[in-house]
Amino acid sequence: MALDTESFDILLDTVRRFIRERLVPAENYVEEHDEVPQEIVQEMKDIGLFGLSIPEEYGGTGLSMSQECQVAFELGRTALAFRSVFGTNVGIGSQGILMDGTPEQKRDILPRVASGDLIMSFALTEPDAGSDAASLKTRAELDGDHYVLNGTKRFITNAPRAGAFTLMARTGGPGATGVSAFIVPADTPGLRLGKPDKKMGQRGTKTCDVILEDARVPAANIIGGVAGQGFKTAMKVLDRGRLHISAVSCGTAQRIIEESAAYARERKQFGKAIGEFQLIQAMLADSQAEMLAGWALVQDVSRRFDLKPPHMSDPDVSMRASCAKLFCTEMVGRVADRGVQIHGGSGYINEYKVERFYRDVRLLRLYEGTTQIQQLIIGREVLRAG
Ligand code: COS
Repeated sequence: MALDTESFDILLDTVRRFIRERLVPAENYVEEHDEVPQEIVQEMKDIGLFGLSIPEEYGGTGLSMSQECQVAFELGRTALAFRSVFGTNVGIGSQGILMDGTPEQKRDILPRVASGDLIMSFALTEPDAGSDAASLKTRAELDGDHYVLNGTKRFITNAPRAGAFTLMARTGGPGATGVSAFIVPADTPGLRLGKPDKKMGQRGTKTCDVILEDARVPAANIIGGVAGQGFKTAMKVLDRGRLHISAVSCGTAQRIIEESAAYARERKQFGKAIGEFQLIQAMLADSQAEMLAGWALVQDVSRRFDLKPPHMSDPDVSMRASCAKLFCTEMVGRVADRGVQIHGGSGYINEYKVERFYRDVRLLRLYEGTTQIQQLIIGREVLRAG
């Protein structure tokens, strides 16, 4: 699956213009009001951002992973809250259905996901199951032709906007094989949302708990119709999501480099622009080299991703996606830190964009698997394959 080159070039130009002309000027509004304006959400729908990764047969744009990463790079160049509005539709919220769903589930859900009429969110994490995802406790008990769900899901991105969740719950015994993935409509009686999380950064991104108290969901809502496959579905979805986040990290790193270079050209100390000092140049040079190394890795892994069937997992590609997540999210953390350093005292002041990016990028090393989980996945595969 890929969009033809000419159409893709037009899309990429449109996205770049949209970011430059609409999103960057709205960054201050998002920071101050902790929300993305509705007219911008509508424009995102009009451009087709909600359906980037959904095949054309379901009304999406049908980008390949390589193409999606190029768009994700561009989206990384502005406040990350914008991407999060449709990020779960493009990635973790919808891809489980696309990879493992029944034909009926795909026909029912994906066209609405692609148009943005339905926001899908991904609910795996729980108060006591973060990195150890296979230990999740939310229970799904069969009762006739329904499952009854009880438990709490935590830090669920886009939960307040979601019309439905891809939600992992335990239908069987302990461990990964007892987990199933459900499509849970947000208006299911017994499902309610917790209070909004107050976060360090990414203002405008919405997260909260999803609480299930005797929430009845048709048994037909198990993704793929077979219980016990949900952990694998979640892992495949996360492999893909980790690559997407890596591309976003590279885009944000590039934006921070550009903000820092602009400041270094303007700011004068000791009688000249600070950019003329080699210690400032060294920080810019390290950041630029690391960003380009990360981006080269993302491009390589996304090409490999496109060579395998999208619903199949390949341990070597998963390992490489973890390498990209590990390297790129840590890299953008270093780039943001240098960005603040180049800005000096101004880098600590909210008015300057670099202070926001510094806080925003901190999350990238945590969600969709911490740096330490990526190390664990890489280490295990290196030992297995060698
Ligand atoms: N693709 C497909 N299947 C996968 C897979 C992948 N990437 N990774 C694991 N699996 C399969 C395994 O092959 C295994 O199946 P079999 O028993 O048939 O062999 C099953 O899933 C269990 O895998 P494993 O034994 O590796 O599970 P662990 O409990 O050891 O956990 C980690 C593995 C740590 C990798 C997993 O729990 C993880 O990714 N944790 C982080 C979760 C996360 O990213 N959370 C973020 C929240 S979402 S924003």
